[in-house]
Amino acid sequence: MRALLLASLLATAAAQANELRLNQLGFLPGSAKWAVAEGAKAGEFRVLQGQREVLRGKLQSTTKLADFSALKTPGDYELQVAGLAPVKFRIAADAYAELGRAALKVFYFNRASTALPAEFAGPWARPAGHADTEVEVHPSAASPSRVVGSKISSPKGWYDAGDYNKYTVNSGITTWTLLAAHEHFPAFFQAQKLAIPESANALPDVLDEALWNLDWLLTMQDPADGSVANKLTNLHFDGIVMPHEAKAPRYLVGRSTSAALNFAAVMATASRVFKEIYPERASRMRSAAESAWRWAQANPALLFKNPTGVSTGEYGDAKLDDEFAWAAAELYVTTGDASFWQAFLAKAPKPGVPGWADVGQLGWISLAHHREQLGAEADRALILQRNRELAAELTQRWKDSAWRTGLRDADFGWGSSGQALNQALVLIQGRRLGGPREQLDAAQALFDHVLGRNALGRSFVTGFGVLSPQHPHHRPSEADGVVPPVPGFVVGGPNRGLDDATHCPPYPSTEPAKAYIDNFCSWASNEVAINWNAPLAYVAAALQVLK
Ligand SMILES: [Ca+2]
Ligand SMILES: [Ca+2]
Repeated sequence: MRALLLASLLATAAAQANELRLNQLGFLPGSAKWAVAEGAKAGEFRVLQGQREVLRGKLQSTTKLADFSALKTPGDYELQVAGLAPVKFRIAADAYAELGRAALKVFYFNRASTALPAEFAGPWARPAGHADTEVEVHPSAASPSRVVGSKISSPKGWYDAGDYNKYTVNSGITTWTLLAAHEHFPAFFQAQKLAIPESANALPDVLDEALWNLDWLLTMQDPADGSVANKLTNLHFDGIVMPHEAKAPRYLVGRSTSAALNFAAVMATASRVFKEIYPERASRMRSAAESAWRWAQANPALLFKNPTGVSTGEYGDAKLDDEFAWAAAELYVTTGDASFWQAFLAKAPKPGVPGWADVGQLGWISLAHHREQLGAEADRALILQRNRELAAELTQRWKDSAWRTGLRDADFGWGSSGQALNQALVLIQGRRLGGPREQLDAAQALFDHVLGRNALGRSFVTGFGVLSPQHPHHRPSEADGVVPPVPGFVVGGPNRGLDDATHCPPYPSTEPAKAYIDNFCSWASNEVAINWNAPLAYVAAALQVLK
């Protein structure tokens, strides 16, 4: 153990933040390629291949931006700016292939109710945790058919984040993002293998992974009335133990309108994705979506608050217009029933970057993707406009930002990496709808931020980049005795809220873009979460497809 610890310390000491900040995985041949030489005294940059100079350019603006997008030939290069340590980088058609796979493999690593054998999990193999076959109905989730203290079986699903609990609301946007990735880029995912137990079957692995959570989600619905429970959790968070060592009793907690609407949206989406593949299962998903929708119509304002005696994540949301709109949009696309278009239009959400509590844009995205199949009542011009105006706004922010990432101080809240990646996802929709190339370049820039073109000169994805998180707030990574953390997790990233500052060692900086510590204690800046990894997988795939 001491030897492992020493090795870890040495590895950490050896890794240094780049002074020249750029995407530490390199670039695709056609990518926009930018680096920041912050603080450089020199006025120009050089790119070398071996001893040969292949490009020279002027550094732009006060932040000293180097734009070497003109370089498109695959190969190994070095970026040089006088006075700063040179940095090697790569241009390759497969520069993001491994990251894209790892970003999805994370969901396998976070599966509940199953062992992870070494064949698939390598050094991060572990015994099964949380069978969740005898989950007690908490008074907050009780109904005539699910009486207090009775037990239900609710296995599978993903652990939400650094903890071992399962939440309907946050798994909603997460599962949708994986399903949308497949809807948008089916050929890419048909070819992608994740080395999971289902890699041998004919189904794309991203869909096998989505099913792991959908199977669990279906059990969260009360079959008697269509209501959906908020979460399946302990009463309190576990200690720092492996899944199989976590023995606290599990409860079905709460019922809420937001849980029912998240469930309706995701099941409606899943039912169309699986329609040809598993017709019976798809039909069951569609019925489940419709009954959850009906329950939400009859119970439109049942908000969730943690009941007394329960302190696990709340995912409370007081604004549900966006959830109604999202569920209506997905039900409309799936069923073609014009009344769902009217229900969507009644809430017509303002365009905005998606997040777990702000899901209206997901509806606009699905409507745009399926616009050719919609009925005559659908306003296609409006659907396109709502997607395009948000992409255009984010493109302008990118143009205006000193670092050319488009991020503003306000974006450095809890989960700033997820915020950046969801901004990229929105920009990608603009490009997919015929927008200019610069929308893809702006998405690339946000991806670059997550992988090293940031004020800390570090990657925020475990296992990727020259300097990456070593101590994420992720219980298995902390408790497994393996030095490297489970790879492929994007951590929350800089968070100017400093929400855990009283609990953790001091943050080296409280500047919004630098308020980060690579310490297990920091749930506010270094936790992992399924809803941040889903857009990482989406964006990695989109950049590879759209090039
Ligand atoms: Ca498969
Ligand atoms: Ca909301």
